[in-house]
Amino acid sequence: MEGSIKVSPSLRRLILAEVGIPTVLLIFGIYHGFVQTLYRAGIIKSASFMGIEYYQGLTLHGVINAIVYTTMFAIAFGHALVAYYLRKEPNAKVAWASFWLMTVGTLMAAVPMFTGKASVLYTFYPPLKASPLFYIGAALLVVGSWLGFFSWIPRYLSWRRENPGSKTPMAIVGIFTTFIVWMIATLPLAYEVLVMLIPWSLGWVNGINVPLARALFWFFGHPLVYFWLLPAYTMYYVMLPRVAGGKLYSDFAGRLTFMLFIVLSAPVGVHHQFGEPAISTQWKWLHTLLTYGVALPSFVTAFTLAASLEYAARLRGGKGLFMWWGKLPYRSQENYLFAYFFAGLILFLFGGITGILNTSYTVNAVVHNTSWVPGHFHTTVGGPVFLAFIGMTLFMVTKLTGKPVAYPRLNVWVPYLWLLGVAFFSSGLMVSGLTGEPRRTNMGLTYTNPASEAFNADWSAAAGITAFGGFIMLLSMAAYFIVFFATLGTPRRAEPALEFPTSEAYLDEPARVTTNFKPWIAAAVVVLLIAYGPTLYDVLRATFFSSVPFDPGSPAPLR
Ligand code: HEM
Ligand SMILES: [Cu+2]
Repeated sequence: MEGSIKVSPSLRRLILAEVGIPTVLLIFGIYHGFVQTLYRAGIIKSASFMGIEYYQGLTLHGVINAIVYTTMFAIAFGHALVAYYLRKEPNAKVAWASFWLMTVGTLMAAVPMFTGKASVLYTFYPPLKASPLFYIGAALLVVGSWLGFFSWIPRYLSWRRENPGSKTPMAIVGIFTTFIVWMIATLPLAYEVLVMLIPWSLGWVNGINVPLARALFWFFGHPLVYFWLLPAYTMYYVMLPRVAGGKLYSDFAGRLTFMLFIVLSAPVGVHHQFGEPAISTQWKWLHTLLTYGVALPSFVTAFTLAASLEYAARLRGGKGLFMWWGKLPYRSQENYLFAYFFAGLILFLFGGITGILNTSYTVNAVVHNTSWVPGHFHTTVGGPVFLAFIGMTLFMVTKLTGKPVAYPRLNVWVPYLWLLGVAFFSSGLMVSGLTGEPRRTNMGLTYTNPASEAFNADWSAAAGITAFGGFIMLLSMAAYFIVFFATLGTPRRAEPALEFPTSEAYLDEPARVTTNFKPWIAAAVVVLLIAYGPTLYDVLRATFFSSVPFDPGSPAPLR
């Protein structure tokens, strides 16, 4: 797959809107992340800042960064991959309907969030209750993303008919895997939102089954992290070896990795519920085991990418057992995607290792609901995922507008500055998380406020390091926004077109068992029935009463 292709004006506008709107929202998302570090470090010692209450800001941060930005980006990226690698544009009507549903849904959810009527965090556990607009908006965002996926399926099927016997392009395997995982994950979420939360928040029913809602949320919540990760993996397998100047070490490793994610990404969610009584121990044990299983495709990825990078470095004259590392294009301005991918990979080394640690039943009991957890996930979703997405957003915008990157030298520093910031930020959170520093807590009112009875001097230094890291992350994003918006303001230099750097395979094995998605989807259903059938049975058996609504600001239930 070489060369650039022309894109219809409609698709071009669609993709630009789907990366532009969430990038603008990201300004708020990043701001609220930074403010969170100020509360944590006790630099802000009040219940709210600039008119936004603590939990309201935390909700805005989680929802914008982790739900809205990621979902819209994945759809935009998928549209571009389908158009480029299948040489067929997605069905325009369906794709635009998807855009409008996602946009209207986001705006609907934004109104209660900004007016303080949906401070339920991005996990929206009942009995925390939000305005119905929040849940309906979230549902529209999800349904909109389904439509985006549906706009590709007929194109893929007709490509298959026209190209019998050829391997599906790896990028298509990657993005389809992303959305197969998403479809599996969002079905229990749809049940929770449509059948439980919306009627409850509208006042049609009085109470809600909290353990069931949580079990359904985590059925969605863990595969959600692979929904974030898989577009980044797609870039790693398809583009990283090429921008490094080499080849993908093994084509089969990539295909197998994606297929394994289809089977293994969903039946693990109970690992977020080790502390909950309604689920019996043996199912927690089974989910633990399966969670270790899902580390497998990530190890395959780590080794394959390392081999691909070594190959590229040796082609560039790298020598010795280790010294070849010096030869990669770390600061290449034309090839800036390398810097974004590479900095993300370094963070993922820590994200992956801490993720495996979390899986351990005993370690989990220590770190559960401590600041260790956000420390961990800012090295995953805030690491390889986010860097790959913002790098690719900029890349697609330059291609689709025909405008060059405005400040190329500043641009290559963005990912390294981010890497440095997250290193401080996450270390601060993780180290003191091990001694019990809580997550999701306004520490400026309590633990880091010398005027409070709850003041705990042990956590002050770590919270300060966290805020320092957050400040560097903020600087990195300020640089990114300058590059991004200045690029939009630059005069056009080339015709709008679409092009992705695409790796050849060093070992181009036959596709074998990875040719067809269907057996993997069937296997996923079987494993899910085994892992979640008994879990949900347990939850239903153990929960007799439903809970009434609750407001974190008041000790008594609302009704
Ligand atoms: C300047 C950059 C950022 C800073 C300073 C920052 C900081 C923080 C802080 C301090 C918390 C609260 C931790 C707690 O008390 O539990 C948090 C939570 C969170 N962050 Fe970030 N963050 C940043 C970027 C991101 C990005 C890029 C993402 C994802 C794409 C992200 C996703 C999340 C999520 C999902 C939560 C959890 C919210 C919740 O507990 O409901 N953050 N962040
Ligand atoms: Cu999980």
